[in-house]
Amino acid sequence: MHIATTHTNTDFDALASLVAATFLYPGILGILPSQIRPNVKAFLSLHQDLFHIVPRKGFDLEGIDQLVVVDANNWGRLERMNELKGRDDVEIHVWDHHMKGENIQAGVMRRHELGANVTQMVEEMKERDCAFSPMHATLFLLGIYDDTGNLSYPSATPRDAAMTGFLLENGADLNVASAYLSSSFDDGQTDILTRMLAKDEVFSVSGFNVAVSSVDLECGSAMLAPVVTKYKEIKGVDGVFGVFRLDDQSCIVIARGGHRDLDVGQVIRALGGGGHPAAGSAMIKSGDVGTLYGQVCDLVREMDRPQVTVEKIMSGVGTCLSSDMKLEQASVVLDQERLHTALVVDQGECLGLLSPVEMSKVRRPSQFASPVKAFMRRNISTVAPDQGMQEALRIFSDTGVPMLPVVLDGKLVGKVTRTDLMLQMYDLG
Ligand SMILES: [Mn+2]
Repeated sequence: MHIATTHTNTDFDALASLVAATFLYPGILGILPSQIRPNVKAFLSLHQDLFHIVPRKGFDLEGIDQLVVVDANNWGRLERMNELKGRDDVEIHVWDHHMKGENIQAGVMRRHELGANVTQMVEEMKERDCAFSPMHATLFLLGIYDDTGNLSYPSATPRDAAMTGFLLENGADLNVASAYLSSSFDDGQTDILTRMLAKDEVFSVSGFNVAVSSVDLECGSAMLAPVVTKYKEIKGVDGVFGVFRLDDQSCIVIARGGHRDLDVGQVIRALGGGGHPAAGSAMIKSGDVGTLYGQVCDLVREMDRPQVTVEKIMSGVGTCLSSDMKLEQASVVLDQERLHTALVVDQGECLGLLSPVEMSKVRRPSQFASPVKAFMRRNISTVAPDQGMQEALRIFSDTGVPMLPVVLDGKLVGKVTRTDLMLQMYDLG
């Protein structure tokens, strides 16, 4: 007898992978763990008759000669499958996208770094021309969306996006999908979110805003992650840490980030947990939320400055104008150098800038005889070479300046342009 199974605390990627296995291994029976996520449970309550799966509870493993494990590669994440471990009469296949933590010896191992595991299974179904209904397509799409935050997490890959397109072509219904993805909170979650918002601190970490909050209440760990995500959304910050007491002997810290230059995982790793730069969590063997909260705040304060400083991305001073130069001459210089904007500098000191905005204020030809200082924009913001790129980005978006002078000890040492920032953000620098 052939069976497939997936990890406990089953999410949509796990369920979708399990159902995909029933297409890729004809005749196989899917074994569903007892503990499944609430939104997956809601989906199954309507759709379960479509799938060839049965609950783990009450299922006897006798006579099993093939086990297909999907969206997991560790015996500890499966529900009571240990008796199949190390049996040489059982053929094991693994399909997974977790690149660490494996302890299942598999005859066939299909492991790819993807946003969602179901992506590679749908690729295989496409390859083999498997027929499936729009309801199945919707479930597979939910799997991809759930694990990639609707393709927005940095872990999402072009392959996840390509299979999303393929599933939409094959009838996946976004209205149905969004009904199951929109995290409708239960009362317990709403209560925790309210408490988080009522008592928290926001730290400025090298240009990023990071909020830390704690809730000293016995919380169920399964429902906390979406609360932390929602908390980050409401606070509108770059990173958040939630510190929760699970019971008298344990706490959990959950982090959410998202910006490539803010590694929230750094704090989580210091606490002994596992984390990507964008998300992570750590279990702590102590029920003392207060002490842990202080520890997290200290670690957040200590978070490294970004590796990317203004000095790394700035351009040279280049062509500048002097304040006494006539506008006529200034516009010749701009034309010759093919510049729209230039800084105005006297004896190394940056006094302002001249951009098309200022030039557009020249109404009469006689005004071209005026000096640059009569038209230049004054009091523009500056940055120092050792400030983070984030700070430069923030000034650009707050002030709308076209160019940012980099100043050290009162002297102009370079400039940051939008192009410099873009090249850095897209890794083209
Ligand atoms: Mn997954």
